[in-house]
This record gives sequence, structure tokens and C-alpha cells, in this order.
Amino acid sequence: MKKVVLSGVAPTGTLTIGNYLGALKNWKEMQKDYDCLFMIVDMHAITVRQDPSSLYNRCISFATQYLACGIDPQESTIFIQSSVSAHSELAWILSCFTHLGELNRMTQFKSKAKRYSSNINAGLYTYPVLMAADILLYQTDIVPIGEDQKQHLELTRDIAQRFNNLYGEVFKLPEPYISQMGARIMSLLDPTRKMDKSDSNPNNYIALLDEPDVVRKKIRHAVTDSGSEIRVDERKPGISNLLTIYSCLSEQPVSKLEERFAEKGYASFKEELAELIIQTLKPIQKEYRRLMDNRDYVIDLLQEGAKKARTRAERTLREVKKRIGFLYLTQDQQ
Ligand code: ATP
Ligand code: LTN
Repeated sequence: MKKVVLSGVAPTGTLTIGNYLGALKNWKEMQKDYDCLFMIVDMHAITVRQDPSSLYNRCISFATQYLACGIDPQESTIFIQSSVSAHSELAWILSCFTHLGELNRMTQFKSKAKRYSSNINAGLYTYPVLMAADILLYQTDIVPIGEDQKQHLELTRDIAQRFNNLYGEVFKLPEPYISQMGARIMSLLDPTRKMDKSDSNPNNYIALLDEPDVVRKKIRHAVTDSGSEIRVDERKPGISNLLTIYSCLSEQPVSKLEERFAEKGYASFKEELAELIIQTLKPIQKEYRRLMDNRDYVIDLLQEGAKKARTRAERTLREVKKRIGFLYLTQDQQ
């Protein structure tokens, strides 16, 4: 039996090369060896106000970008979180096994509360509990995520352990998978903070769907540091970030790149980086456009995915309800 891998992205903003290198690229590589489930977490997205038609279209667009990045629906299950109602049901149950102190410590909540200060809703606060439900429902072994989600995964394990201690071994304890490189791609204009797909300034990120000219312009304007040496150094966060992107995309170690660009200046390094990004995005964009012309195919796939996910999620949910003591009658038992 293959181990279970599960991950998700919230349909907010626009997918960036940060999401690609921190998540999608790893997903693609894992799907051969693992039983993979990949979600679009629309219930997480509504913790921030969303325009209904944009949310709807973004869910389809993100699913299409998953496919265009090489997620194979024959091999992996792709689905929209809200189409499997077990997620909300388990989230409620788990919220009764989560301490306020634990949620108070979540750094993502603190930063999002600051950023969306006019709408600090309860969903934003209990967001990690829903994420725990997403993961635990499928008896997940491995969760590929970027560095920023590590704390949420630790909480998931604590909740699972607490539940198992009380009711017996119901949940498998998931492990994070955080790739060494690419786990934290930084913003282009402020390399001290992470590249964020909901950034209000698009010059901070490269979107997967950015046109070549846009990529060239954004990389040209990316912040570099004083001096002219092209090497990774914590005092040079701008050039270090660009080197990391180059290294992840070309799959060459940074040391080799430092050697190769030793005699070159920032401008020619940036030019080469922009071309590498453009070449990486080209086939993804082409496949994206082809699939977007066949939206019905994508919607059918999502429906299929939801059906498969529902059956699997229901198994765990039923066990949880039984252990808790809920009077759980299935249709045929009634
Ligand atoms: P938002 O601000 O809209 O919530 P986000 O850019 O933080 O967006 P998420 O949906 O939270 O994106 O993340 C999806 C996946 O991509 C997660 O596994 C996350 O860790 C990863 N990821 C996000 N940003 C980066 C980044 N800059 N570098 C590497 N991985 C990232
Ligand atoms: N919170 C995650 C998205 C997410 C997720 C998950 C990731 C929701 N549920 C389950 C892995 C597994 C984020 O990246 N912002």
C-alpha cells in the first residue's frame, strides 16, 4: 500500500512561483510513489472576504493550473474542499479538542489579523483546526508544505495525539515534508518577507501565468543588494533569493551557479534568470490555455475527485463519531 500524501492551496490571489517551488513542483514529483490527494481549500479562502464570482472562477483556474503543472488526475485525486462535507464536520469535532492557548500561538493568525484588521473573524482564528481536519480525515502520512505551514502541522499532530489518547488510535500522525530548497521563496521587492500570492503589489511576485515581458520586467526590478557578487549570503537577501529561484528551477546546486556567475554582473544574471523562468512557465501556460478551453472537462474531473474523496473521508468520520459516542445511523441501518 502506498503512503498517503495530502496538500492544498487556498484559492486567493494568484498562484506564484513561490507556490510552485514550495508546493506544486513537489506534488508532481511525489505522485508516482504516493497515493496523493490535492485540494483547493475554498473554505479556508473565505476566512478573508471573497467576491463570489471571482472565488468560483479562481477555483476552476487553480485546479487547471494544478493539472497544467503536471498533476495527473489518473494518478492523484484533485478536489475542492467544500465539496466534501466531512471536512466541516470533523473540524467542529476537533475544535472541541483544541485549546485557545494553542490557537493564540499561531503566527499566521497573528499576521493575518494584522493584515485584515477590519475582519478578524472566528474562522480566521480556527483556520488551523480545519486544516487539521483536512489532513486527519484521509489518514495522511505526509503533508508537503512550505516552511510557513510547519506550525499548523505541529498543531495537527498535537490534536490527533490528544484525540487518540482519549479514544484509541483513530488518526494517523502526519509528517510534514518541507523541501530543503524552495520552501521559502521571498518577495521580489522586499526579500525579507515571503512571496505571497495575495500581495497587493504584483511586482512582489512572479505569477505562473505572467507573460514573458512581465517576467522580464519584474526580475529586472527585483531588489538586489549593494556590491556586485552573485552569492548566497544572509546579508544579501535579494540576490540570495534570486539564486535560490534559479537553483530550484534549473535543479543545479547554488555553489555551481555561484561559480558560473562569478565573473558576471547582476544585470546579465537577472537576464538569464528571467529566461529560465519564462522557459519553465511556457509549457505550463500552454497547457493551461488548452485546458481552460475545455472547462467542462476540468469540472468533471473535480466532481470525480470529490466522489473519491468523500468515500475515503466518510470512513474516518464515521469511526470518529462512533468513538465519541454519537448516535450514528447510516441510511441502511435506519
Ligand atoms: P495567501 O496569502 O493567499 O494565504 P500564500 O502565498 O501564503 O497565500 P498559501 O495558499 O497559503 O499561499 O500556500 C499554498 C502552499 O504554497 C503552501 O504549502 C505554502 O507553504 C506554499 N507557499 C506559499 N508561499 C510560499 C513561498 N513564498 N515559498 C515557498 N512556498 C510557499
Ligand atoms: N493552510 C494551508 C493550506 C491548507 C493545507 C491543508 C495544506 C489547507 N488545508 C491541508 C496542506 C494540508 C496554506 O498553505 N495556507
